[in-house]
Amino acid sequence: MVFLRRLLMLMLTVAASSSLLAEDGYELWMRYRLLPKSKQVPVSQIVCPMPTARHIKQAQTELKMGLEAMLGHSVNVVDKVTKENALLIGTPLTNEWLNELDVDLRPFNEEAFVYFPAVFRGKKVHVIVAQELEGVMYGSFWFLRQLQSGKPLPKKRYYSAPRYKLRLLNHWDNLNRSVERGYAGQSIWDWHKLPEYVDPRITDYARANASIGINGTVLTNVNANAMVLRADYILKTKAIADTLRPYGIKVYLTARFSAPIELGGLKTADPLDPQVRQWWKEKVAEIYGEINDFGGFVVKANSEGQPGPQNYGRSHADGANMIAEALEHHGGILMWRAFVYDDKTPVDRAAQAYSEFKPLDGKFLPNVIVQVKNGPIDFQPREPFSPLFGALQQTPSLMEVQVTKEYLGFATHLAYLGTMWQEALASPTRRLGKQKVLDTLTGIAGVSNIGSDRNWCGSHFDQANWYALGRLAWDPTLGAERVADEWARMTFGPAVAKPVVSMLMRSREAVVNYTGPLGLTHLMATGHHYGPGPWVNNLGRADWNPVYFHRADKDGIGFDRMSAGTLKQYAPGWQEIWGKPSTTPDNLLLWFHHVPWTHRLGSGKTVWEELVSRYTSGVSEVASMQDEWAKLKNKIDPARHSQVTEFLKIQHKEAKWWRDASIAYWQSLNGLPLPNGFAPPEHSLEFYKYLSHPYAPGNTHTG
Ligand code: GCW
Repeated sequence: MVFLRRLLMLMLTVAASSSLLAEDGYELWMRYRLLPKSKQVPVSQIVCPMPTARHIKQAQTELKMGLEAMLGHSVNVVDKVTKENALLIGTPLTNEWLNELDVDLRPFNEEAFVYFPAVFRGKKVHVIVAQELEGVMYGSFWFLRQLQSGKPLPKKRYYSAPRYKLRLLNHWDNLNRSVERGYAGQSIWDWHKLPEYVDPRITDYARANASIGINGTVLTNVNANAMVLRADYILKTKAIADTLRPYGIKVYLTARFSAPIELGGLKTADPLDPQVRQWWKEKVAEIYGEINDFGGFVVKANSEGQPGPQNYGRSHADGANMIAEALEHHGGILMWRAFVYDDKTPVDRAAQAYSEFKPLDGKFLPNVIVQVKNGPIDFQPREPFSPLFGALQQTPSLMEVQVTKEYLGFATHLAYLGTMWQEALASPTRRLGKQKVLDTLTGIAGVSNIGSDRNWCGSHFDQANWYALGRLAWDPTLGAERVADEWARMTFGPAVAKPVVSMLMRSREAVVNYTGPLGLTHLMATGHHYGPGPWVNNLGRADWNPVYFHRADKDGIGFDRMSAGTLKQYAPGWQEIWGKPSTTPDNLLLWFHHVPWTHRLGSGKTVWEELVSRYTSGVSEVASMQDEWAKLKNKIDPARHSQVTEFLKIQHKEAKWWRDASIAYWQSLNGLPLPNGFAPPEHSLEFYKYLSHPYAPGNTHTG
């Protein structure tokens, strides 16, 4: 009897866990698990008379695979409607059946699609139609997303078009496969085996990107290596371009400004030198000879040691226009980065991009786009939006965000960046005017967090950031929460979406709190940027040191950007708000002002009390995410659940490290006691200063 009961228990356990088979995250949000009958939308066949047309082939293959898996029966691709609940896909030219339906494709946009339910010759059908083939592909991925996330299909016509033409990933991948600020293994581009061998993984990368609307990828690091422009590497790039093209993804490269010297054997890279100009023209023509839809270049010049036009006494516009001119004729674009700071230590690092680029507004060729980081310094957990957005009136700009989490705990910390990007995108450029940052852009580029790790991003939750990049570049008004909900439903299942979304939505603020509350910034350790280093004061130039950014001493803390003049870069409405400590929101107080430790905030607490309280709440927020996650143990497959559990433990430990080390350091300056009820740092300041992590990942050099 006992034996039988045990056997029965064992059988039940096996049955329960087999519905939650271990997953490794490779499938990303495209898991296509069998849907419960109540959530199934009947689809009997895919009607696609030209199934091999460009993009249609990819759409049709994905639909067949996804629908069969989710519905549990075969869904054939046929050339005419023979069954009830057929799914018609195509453009009016590729699918003649669509001509019998009342198709309205307006407003025309070459990547837009329309879905509507209809009755065709007496049979109920679903229709995904677009003006161009790309749109059919995007519509197909949308259809699969609706089903996967358990959302009902619209009852009426649904139209969707991307807000931006440029929806890009920027890989900081080196030719030796190391990835600058990469925390997910090696580069997915295996340059050594290319062009002969293209890893099938590249096709899955393309599918994932197409599913969220990404339509371009910059393969190489902005700290560029000229070799990627060499003839043999152009063929390698062509092999990647050929693999990505069917998914509507264009390939771009980074161009090293001194390539005419390094590759071309010239004596100079002066942008006004005729030989240099000719070299770029020929090089660009050579690339287009192999890849006729090559997207163009990204250039980092005169920044952090990269060569640029200023080496020859020329301006960023001279440099950009020279390369842009070579690209123009082929339809290519040049994305010129505004992340610059010159060799002299500036009054305020945060002011540099604007100071350099605002005077050049209107001086660039039409195919130049200035690529501006979301904040004025450098992808910190919280910054105000860059004043260049809205200030560039005659030059298109692209917002660059960092998907990889260089400053937000690498891959092991759970930090959803959708909320951070939403904060920047939704900021009104003039505070009281209608224009928001998102209205000033021509696109969004995200520094990739993708690598050779089986789960692509180094952690399961980091996949949400890749997902959010694509979705917000498609529609920046979607809102971080809705995007998080889509992702959670597809990645972990609709049943656990609510708690997963709640974790995602508070995660970034937790990181802000345990690393740098109240607008503090740039406090990390040197080089690898892993962990706290607010005491660092010995680096080669002043504005590399955390002490330059926080300016704390025994009396006060914060960067006075009024006297630095930086606030003037913003529109008057913002100057009014950010101009006084009393009107500046707490979360940016120390970004804009230097105040005494005893300065009182709206809450009634002093700056010191508020800092300690926020550091502490950052750590407890992680503990609460741990609790929330623990409750999902039997609802998420064991492999993913346990990895997230372990990573949250690391995050908790490191959050406490940030809190304790920071508090110990501030106390060494201000000599203030801890407010009542707060635990003292676990170790002495010396202990924290002594820690070293020479092999922390992501700290690579161009290879
Ligand atoms: O955030 C800093 C990084 C550098 C990076 C640079 C940039 C590619 O620490 O690793 O270099 O920004 O954006 O150019």
